[in-house]
Amino acid sequence: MNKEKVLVTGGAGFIGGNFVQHMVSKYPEYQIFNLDLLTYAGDLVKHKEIENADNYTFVKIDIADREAVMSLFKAEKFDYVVHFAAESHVDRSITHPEIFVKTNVMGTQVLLDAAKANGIKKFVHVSTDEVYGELDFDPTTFFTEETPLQPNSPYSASKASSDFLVRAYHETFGLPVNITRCSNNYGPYHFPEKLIPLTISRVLNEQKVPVYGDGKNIRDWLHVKDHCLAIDLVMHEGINGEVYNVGGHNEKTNLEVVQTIIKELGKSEELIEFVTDRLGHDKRYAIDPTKLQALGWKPTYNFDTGIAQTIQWYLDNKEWWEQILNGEYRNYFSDQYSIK
Ligand code: NAD
Ligand code: TDX
Repeated sequence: MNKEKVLVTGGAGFIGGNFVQHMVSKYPEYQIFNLDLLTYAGDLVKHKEIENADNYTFVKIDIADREAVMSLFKAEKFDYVVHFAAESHVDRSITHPEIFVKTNVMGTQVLLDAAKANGIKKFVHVSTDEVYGELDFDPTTFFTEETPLQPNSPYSASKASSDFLVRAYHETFGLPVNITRCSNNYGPYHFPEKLIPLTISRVLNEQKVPVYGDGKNIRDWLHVKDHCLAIDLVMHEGINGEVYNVGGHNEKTNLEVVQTIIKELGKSEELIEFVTDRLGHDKRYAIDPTKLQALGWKPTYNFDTGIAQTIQWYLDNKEWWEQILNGEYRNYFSDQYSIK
């Protein structure tokens, strides 16, 4: 019998990479295709253990390259598309918004056209809670699937635009789609430009940790493996056309997150340096995941054990993040931050 084919875009990045590993080991009956351009945020070192698996195939393609994407879809006739590929860092979208429009908006449209032309069972578009904008500090308010989209950064505006295109391809052409909107992820293979891995790597190197503004902005943290379980569920059980919020009620201020990591590593809070705030810095994100829970999802990690395991993972996998810190990332850091 022919295997069903699952195309995962952005499978060399953080969340897509964890998802590819989850799918390759859980579903030998599927052929998992990892399509990735291998930008600064993608690498294949993380897939050493699966690279020779019978049910794993890697293809290097830009999702915005219409000809290449169309010919891949025509050749492979995918059953499922799970779309992670994106420019994902808010700070980079503030300095270089163009690539966010090209990849996140135009790239998504190319994939939708390819899926429409070739017939698929499901297109899962992995989006973010940032499309809803920001909440104030009232702890009883949450983003639901009905919250209006009010993106504040070029990154979230590009993700919201792609969400609208996905919705439109469902409404106009009947494409079977789901959109997931997840809160901040953390866990293995998180790129060290983002708050948690940046803090772990800098604290381990006894370097100052830049905290934007007063550190009181709140994020709702979810372990990446719980996000992967949610996407697996939505891919198989999600009702066509529906949006699902993903989050585990783990709200923390940025300062609390940084202090937790410093404490776990037995270092001094003198490493904290308050720096100029991010432009348009969203105050608070918090997800109401009731709709996804009704589909049968619940998170398996709480933040305390999840962050301890993540810190241990970074201690055990220094080679992976050190080769990133020693490459092009050095220039990014010195352009982005005033501290050394
Ligand atoms: P990431 O930056 O770690 O990985 C992105 C991957 O996409 C990389 O492997 C990169 O090489 C690839 N890519 C970029 N441009 C491409 C292109 N033009 N063609 C093909 N591949 C390309 O991102 P992540 O944190 O793993 O996020 C994955 C998805 O999840 C994104 O769509 C993001 O918006 C969404 N999301 C992320 C979070 C989070 O906390 N990180 C939360 C909610 C949603
Ligand atoms: O150096 C820093 N100092 C700091 O205080 C960095 C990089 C971040 N921060 C703050 C800004 C945010 O309030 O920490 C918080 C988290 O920042 P990021 O790790 O950059 O994540 P965020 O901007 O919240 O966006 C993330 O979650 C939603 C992902 O990068 C997005 O891809 C996802 O959609």
